[in-house]
Amino acid sequence: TSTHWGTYHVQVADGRVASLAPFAEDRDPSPIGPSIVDLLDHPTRIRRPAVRKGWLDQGPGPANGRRGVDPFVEIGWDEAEQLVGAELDRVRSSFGNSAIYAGSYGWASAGRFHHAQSQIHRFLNCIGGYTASVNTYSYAAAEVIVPHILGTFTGLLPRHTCWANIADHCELFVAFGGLLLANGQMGNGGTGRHVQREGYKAAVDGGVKFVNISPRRLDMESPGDPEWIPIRPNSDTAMLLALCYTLRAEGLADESFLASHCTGYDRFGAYLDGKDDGVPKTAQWAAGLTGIDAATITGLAREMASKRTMVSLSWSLTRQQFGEQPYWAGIALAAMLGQIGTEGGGVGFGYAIANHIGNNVRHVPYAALPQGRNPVKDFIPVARISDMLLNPGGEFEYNGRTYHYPEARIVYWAGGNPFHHHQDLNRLVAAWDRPDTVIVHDWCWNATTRRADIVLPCTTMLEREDIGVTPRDPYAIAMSKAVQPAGEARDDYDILAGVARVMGVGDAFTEGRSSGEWVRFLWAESQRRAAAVGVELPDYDSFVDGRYFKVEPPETRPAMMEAFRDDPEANPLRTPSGRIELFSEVVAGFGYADCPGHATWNAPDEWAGDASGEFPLHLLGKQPANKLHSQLDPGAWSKAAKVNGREAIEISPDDAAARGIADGDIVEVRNGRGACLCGAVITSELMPGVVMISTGAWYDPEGAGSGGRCRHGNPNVLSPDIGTSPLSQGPAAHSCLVEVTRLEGDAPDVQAFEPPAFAPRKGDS
Ligand SMILES: Nc1nc2c(c(=O)[nH]1)N[C@H]1C(S)=C(S)[C@@H](COP(=O)(O)OP(=O)(O)OC[C@H]3O[C@@H](n4cnc5c(=O)[nH]c(N)nc54)[C@H](O)[C@@H]3O)O[C@H]1N2
Ligand SMILES: Nc1nc2c(c(=O)[nH]1)N[C@H]1C(S)=C(S)[C@@H](COP(=O)(O)OP(=O)(O)OC[C@H]3O[C@@H](n4cnc5c(=O)[nH]c(N)nc54)[C@H](O)[C@@H]3O)O[C@H]1N2
Ligand SMILES: [Mo]
Repeated sequence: TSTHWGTYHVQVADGRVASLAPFAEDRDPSPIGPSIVDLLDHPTRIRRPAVRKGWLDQGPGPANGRRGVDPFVEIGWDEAEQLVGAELDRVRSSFGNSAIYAGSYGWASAGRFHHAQSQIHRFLNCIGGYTASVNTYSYAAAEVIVPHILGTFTGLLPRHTCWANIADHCELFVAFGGLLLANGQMGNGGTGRHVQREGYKAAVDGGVKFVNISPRRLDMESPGDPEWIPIRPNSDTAMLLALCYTLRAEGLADESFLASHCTGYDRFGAYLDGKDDGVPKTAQWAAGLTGIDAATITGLAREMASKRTMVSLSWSLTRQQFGEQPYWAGIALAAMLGQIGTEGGGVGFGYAIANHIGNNVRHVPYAALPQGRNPVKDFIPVARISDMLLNPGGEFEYNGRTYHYPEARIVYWAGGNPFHHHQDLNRLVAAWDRPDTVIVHDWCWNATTRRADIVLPCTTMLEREDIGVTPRDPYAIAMSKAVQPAGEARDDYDILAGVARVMGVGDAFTEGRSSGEWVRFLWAESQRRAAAVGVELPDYDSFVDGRYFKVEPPETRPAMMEAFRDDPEANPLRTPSGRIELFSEVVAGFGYADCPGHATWNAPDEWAGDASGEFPLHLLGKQPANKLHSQLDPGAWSKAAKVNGREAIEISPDDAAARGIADGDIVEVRNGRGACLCGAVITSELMPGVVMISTGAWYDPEGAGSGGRCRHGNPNVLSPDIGTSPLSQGPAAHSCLVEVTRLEGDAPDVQAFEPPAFAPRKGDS
């Protein structure tokens, strides 16, 4: 089978999955996969369709605090299809389709056909559309700002200078936000063979010097024995601007590249010099903001100018207030070094963060499930969900325009977990109360399904047939159905086909195909498309017999933006000037105070640079090493890393000592938005003043309603629900202050992995 975290051979005995063994082609398999074995049949598995009792008794309407509190009533599929169909019909006919919010953000499962978001969006388009979301939680700020600077962002991700090219040509690899190999376990859409560790190792062996600029030493692992420059979180822009300033002041900027390939250096240079604000962006200036001494900054600038240098920017830099700016400043730095488009040099976004960045892959344009057309024009930036629910009709800014939030009556989710991914969960709890009806498909009783009105149990990837293909990975994996679905679980496709039939659009949704026929159809379509790019895929039966098919990598290994570098006139960027925009008239024209026409330093509202108040520690909520987001959290691998049953919080020895905290203590982490319990892990690998909680512990609040302390250690009870800026409105999870105290007395038990209460139907006994 294929998963985001790797490919596995599935061993079945007596009709049950016995174990998952690593794929023979994968030399660095992820230990995450086998955790699913115990969960297929776990108490957290959803076995039958279920409806919140209050909703069943009283019908749709705001929940008055009852979502996540009322017991569920289990029902049959026929009734479930009728309820969902009737409710969708009521809302679309009374309020229009924009009242159905189905951004449905999330990482669902790998598998081309059974991709939950593709399914739900196709279905809703058959009934007149839905309010969508735009951009991601991963890097929304980059998705919006980088196209203004380089013409595209997502278009560059698959075209990154590959690791082999870096090994051969790069001399200095400076990684802002580190190079976290634990994150490279993932590749969205599927991972055949893990390449990040071997790529990094080959670069180390090739003599590349690595520098880790991050609050956490472990953000870059051995074997590189990298130099660690601890940096105060959220201050990278200041550091990058000071590096730019130093190059400029010392005559080290590549004036000819700036003249031939860039526009706006004069305006940006004036800002660096302090012409606009009276503040030259010197190393001394940045030292006060970053906690890095000025000599280190100037020394690094000189070293960068003297070597073939890759400026690597982690996606985490975008998930903070003003997260647009480190990307603009980082691109400006690489442009001033004159190395964009060179072999092994320039700028990179997200090395080691996902398996596909820097993997040299021939991109096969595999067919996907056709989505149809969504006639609804309303949308939200994905992380503005609470704002939308709390403020229907309200105005918001986005990328230079003013829009209005639609009034969402139905929230429909398949393949995501907003009570994992969203910031300020107490605010989301309050917002979640507002819609008339919440419908969720998932396979487990997690924090989101528990807070739904209608819960529809879906299959896992081990319970259905699919093709594991993505243009980002060279391995096409035949995903066979290993076991029968648990309970009455159905494929998302069959769930939606049932509702479509009830609503009279069955044929439009299915086009008369069963799921097996769709899988074969998508494969045949993919064969045709692959042939057009010179890749011959086997026919479906041979593919399944062979279990996988490897698309050989291209012969060449181009550097990112090489063609533009070679000839900017013939290969212009898709920016207004065709060049790298160090000053953007377009962005300047939007008039956003915190996002003017060039990379700019803004002090965040909440950060370690100003932590003298009640909450003096800067909390980072990074990706979990031992799972994908919230997925498989009840499994053995994730549980093994918990401390006293809670998510770990890393804290420096100084900060722990000042609070009387010992290793392994249960601590309370608190700020004005909420609180959670974690297990302390004291480590000198983290800079003082910073604490770190991985995301993914299933949200487990004490008591009903908003404000309950999370017993399990979910950092999103603490993180702020603000947009990065009016430009992109991305999530800003990494801008967060907290205080940590030792918990006195008994700690409450974690209840996140207990299924919700069930009740008989009214009148039944
Ligand atoms: N504090 C903080 N918060 C963060 C982040 C951070 O750095 N800090 N990172 C953010 C980022 S980058 C991201 S991408 C998000 C991730 O957030 P999500 O993608 O929402 O998190 P997942 O836990 O992967 O949720 C996927 C859900 O889909 C379900 N699922 C799996 N397969 C299927 C299927 O076939 N059908 C259906 N219907 N459901 C299925 C899973 O059981 C799970 O509940 O989190 C964000 N949240
Ligand atoms: N194992 C595993 N891998 C994953 C995921 C997962 O859930 N589990 N999720 C995947 C997803 S959806 C995404 S989007 C990527 C995200 O990958 P990243 O964007 O790399 O995400 P994080 O793990 O949040 O952050 C990486 C490091 O950035 C550092 N950091 C945080 N803030 C700052 C800052 O202001 N300055 C500097 N210099 N450093 C900072 C932190 O020390 C943190 O350890 O990971 C992917 N990979
Ligand atoms: Mo992400």
